[in-house]
Amino acid sequence: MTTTLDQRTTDGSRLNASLIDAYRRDGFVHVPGIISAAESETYRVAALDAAQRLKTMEYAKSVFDQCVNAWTQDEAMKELTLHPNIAAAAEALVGVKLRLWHDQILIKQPKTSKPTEFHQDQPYWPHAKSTHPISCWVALCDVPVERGCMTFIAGQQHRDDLVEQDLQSDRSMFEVCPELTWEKRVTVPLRAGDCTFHHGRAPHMATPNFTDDPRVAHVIIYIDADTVYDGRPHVVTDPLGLEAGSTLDGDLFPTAASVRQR
Ligand SMILES: O=C(O)CCC(=O)C(=O)O
Repeated sequence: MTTTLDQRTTDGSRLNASLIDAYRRDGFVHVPGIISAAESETYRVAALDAAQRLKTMEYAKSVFDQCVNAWTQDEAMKELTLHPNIAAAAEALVGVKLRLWHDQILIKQPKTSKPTEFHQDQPYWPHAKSTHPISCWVALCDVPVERGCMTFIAGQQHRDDLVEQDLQSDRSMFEVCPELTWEKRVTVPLRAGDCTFHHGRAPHMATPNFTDDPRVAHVIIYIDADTVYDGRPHVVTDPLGLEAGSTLDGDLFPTAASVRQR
């Protein structure tokens, strides 16, 4: 087995077993070379272009430019979001069947961006029955600490009692959960083409971008294949008119198995 997946594969068993153990223990893992350096450069250019053309979210503008479901609006971003390496690795890490929730281009502008403060992802999502949500955060440029890389608190992905936290407040998560103040933090600089995977309940933040270049990341989020909509508002589900209790299926939420077979 190999550590990197920098050739296209649909076979998650190529992921080193120690990476799978680390993900299940810590709630996050660094996977070098999930895509090749050449692919990351193509998608870096495509992501910057898409973020200029597509609608970006107003929320957290000073933290990052966020473009949700780019894959439904841009062919190049679709190729990356539906990359078989990512679907295969995500399912190998969690060990259950998954489907896509959404993607997002996240650009931290040079010099001006603030940290993305500590939070968990799952409290933002209108999901029931999703116990293995997993995000793949792909670096589309080199992301050293000073360009806005991710930092995690390990082994806290079991915490399902936390409420939505404010990405722009450095106290928000720690007020809800003061004991996390004393846990070790792991900061993970990435080379272009590397990724981290993190559990939707793993506490994490990203550092500010102090460099002269934009920090370009693309995040692909998978959830349990049998996740149901719980009725809360969300930018992805609002236009769909779903009843609470509906399963999230159909073309907008393809299964990881179907992505691997593309
Ligand atoms: O890239 C960032 O600034 C934060 C990303 C993040 O919080 C996430 O992918 O869940």
